[in-house]
Amino acid sequence: MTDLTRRRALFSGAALLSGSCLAALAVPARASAEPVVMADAPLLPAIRLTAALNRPHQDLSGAWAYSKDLYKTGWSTLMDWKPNRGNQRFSDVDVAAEEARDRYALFEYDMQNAPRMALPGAWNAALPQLRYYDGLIWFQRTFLVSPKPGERVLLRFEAVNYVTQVFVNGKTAGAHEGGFTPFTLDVTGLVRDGVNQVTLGVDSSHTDQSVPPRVTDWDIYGGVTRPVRLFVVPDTFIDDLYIRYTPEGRILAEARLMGPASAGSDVTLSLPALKLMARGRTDETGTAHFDLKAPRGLKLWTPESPTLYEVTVTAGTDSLSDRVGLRTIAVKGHQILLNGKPVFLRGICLHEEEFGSNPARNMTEPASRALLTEVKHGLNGNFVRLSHYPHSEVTTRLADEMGLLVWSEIPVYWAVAFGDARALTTARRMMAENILRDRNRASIIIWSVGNETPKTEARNHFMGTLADDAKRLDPSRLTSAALLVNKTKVDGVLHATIDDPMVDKLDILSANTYTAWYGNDRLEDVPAIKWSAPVDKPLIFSEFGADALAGFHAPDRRKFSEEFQADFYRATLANAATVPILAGLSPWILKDFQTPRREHPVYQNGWNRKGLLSETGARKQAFAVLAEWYSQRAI
Ligand code: GCB
Repeated sequence: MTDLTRRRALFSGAALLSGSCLAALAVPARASAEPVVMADAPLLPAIRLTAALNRPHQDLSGAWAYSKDLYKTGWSTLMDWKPNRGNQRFSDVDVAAEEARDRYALFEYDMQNAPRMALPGAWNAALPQLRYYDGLIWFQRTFLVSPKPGERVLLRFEAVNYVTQVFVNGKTAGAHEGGFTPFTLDVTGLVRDGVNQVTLGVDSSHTDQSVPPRVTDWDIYGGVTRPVRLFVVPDTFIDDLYIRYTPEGRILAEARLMGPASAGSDVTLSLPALKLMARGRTDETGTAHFDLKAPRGLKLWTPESPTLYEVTVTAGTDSLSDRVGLRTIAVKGHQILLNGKPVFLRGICLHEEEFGSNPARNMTEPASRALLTEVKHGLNGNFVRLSHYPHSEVTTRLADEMGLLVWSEIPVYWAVAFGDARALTTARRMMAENILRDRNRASIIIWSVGNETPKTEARNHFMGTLADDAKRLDPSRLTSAALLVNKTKVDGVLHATIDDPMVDKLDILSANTYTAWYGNDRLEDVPAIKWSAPVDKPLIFSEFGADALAGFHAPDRRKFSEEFQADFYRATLANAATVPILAGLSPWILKDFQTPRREHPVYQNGWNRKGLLSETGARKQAFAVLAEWYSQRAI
C-alpha cells in the first residue's frame, strides 16, 4: 500500500482492516501507532495458552485510564499518517512533567491525568455519554513484573471488542481483530524490571468486512469486556492440551510445548482420580501424544451427573492442570447420541448479557451462574445455545460444572461479506481461537458456523470452509448452523423445509422459525406445520420466539403481551411434539437483551423483548409453559 492510498484509507476509516485481518500478532517494536496489517498472518494463534485461567497470573482488572479518540488521532492525523507526538496516547511519557519542563510542549491528551474506567466491562454501560459511542478509545495502566532469565512474560486478553492494538512501554506489542476470542502476546522483549505501562487502542467500529458486519440485533458493547491477565512462564512452556474420550473407551490427549526446548522433551500426563499416569516425548512440532485405556470406574460426563476429572500435564519446570469431563457425542440418523444414548436437547438461547437494566457484558461467575441456573433449574433444561458469538470461558466452564450441553457459535451473522477473502480469514481465525480455547469443555457438543445466512455459492464456500476447519481442529464434536426455513401453504396447511445446500455439510440441521411472529401466518396454523428435511439428520429448532413486555397483559392477547408470547410457545411446542426428526429446541431467548434495532416506544425502547425473563429476571408467562414442556420431556 502506498502512502497515498494509505492516507485515503485512513480518511475513510478503512485502514484498520486494510490489507488483511489482524490476528494476534507479535510484531517488532515500531514507533508508529498504525495498526498492524499482515496479509499472511497464520490462521492459528501463535500462542494458545490453553486453560490459562488455571495458571498463576496477575489479573489486570480494575481502574484503567481512558481517552476517547473518535477521529483516531492517536492512530493518524490529517496531514501525516503518523500520529504526531501530541496525540500519541501510547507513548511512554509523563505528559505533565514534559509540560512543566518545556512551556512549548503541546499535548492534547494526558493519560496519567485522564479519567478512569473499571475494566472489564463495555464502555457503553460505564457512562451515559458513552452509551452509543462506537469508535476508538485508548486505555492505559501500569503493572509490576520482574521476570528472571529464562522466563517469558505473556499478556492475555480474553475479549476486546473489536480491533485492538497493544503497546507496552510505548512500543507496539501486537494487534487483534475480533470481539469474542482470546489472544496472547509475548511481551518479554518489551518489559523492564519493575513498573511497566500497557496501552490499548480499542476500536469498536465494525465494517462491511468485519465479523459480524455492521448490522446485528445486539448492542455495541465496545471495549475490554473480559479480563486482561499477565503471565510469567518458563521459556519453554505447555501451550496447549487437548483431551477427549472415544467411543472405543480410550482417552486421547495431545500436549504441545512452545519454546526453544519444545522438541524431544519428556511430558507427563496424569488423571489421579482414575489412577492414570503416562509419560510421553514431544515430536519435532513440540507435541506429545497419549492414548490410554479408560479404567472401568470412569464416570462419563452427562448433564445429570457432570463428573469432572483433574488432569495435569508436566514438562520441564512447567505444569498445567484442568478439570475435564469425558463423554462422547455423535449422530445416528435423526438422533443425537450422548455416550451412545439418544438425548433430546431441552435448551434456550442466551446472549452474553448479565441481568440488570444497564448490562456491561461483564460475565462474572455469579452473573453467569444466575443465568445458567434459570436454564437448568428454572426451565428444567439441559442445553444452551450460546448465541451469536463465543461467550466467556467463565460460562463454558460453568456449563461443564453445572451439567449443561452447549452450542458454541462464531458471529457469522446475516450479511457477512461472504465473497471477501479477508472476511473469511477473520472468521477462520475466530473459529480457531474459539475451538482451541474450549475443546476440553465436555459441555460443548456443537460448533456452529453461522446464523441466518443467504443461500449463495459464496456463503456455501465460506461456511463450508469453517465447518471443515472445525472438524480438523476438533473431530470429536458436531457441526451445525442456524438456517432459514422455506415455508409454503398447501391446502391450508403450512409446510416447512430446510432446503439449504449446507445440510450436506453439517451434522445437525437447525432451523430458526418465527411463524406467526414475523410474516402473515396465524398462530392457529402453527401446531399443524409439516416439517421435512432433505437428509436424514437430527433437526433442532435453534430459534423461535415472540416479544412480550413483562407485566403487559392484554385481554385480546395481542402482540407484545405476555399472553401472546405464552400462546406462541404453546402453539410452537404443540407443533414440535409432532416432528419425528426433532432432536432439540433452543427458543429465542432466555432474557430480554439490548439492541438498537428495537425501538417501539411502548414495548421495546432499545430492548429485544423475546426473553422469557425481563432484563431484571422477572419471569413472563411463557417461562412456565416451556418449563412444563421440558419437565415432561425430561422423564
Ligand atoms: C433471529 C436472529 C436473532 C434475532 C431474532 C429476533 O432470527 O438470529 O439474532 O435477535 O431473530 O428477535 O428477530
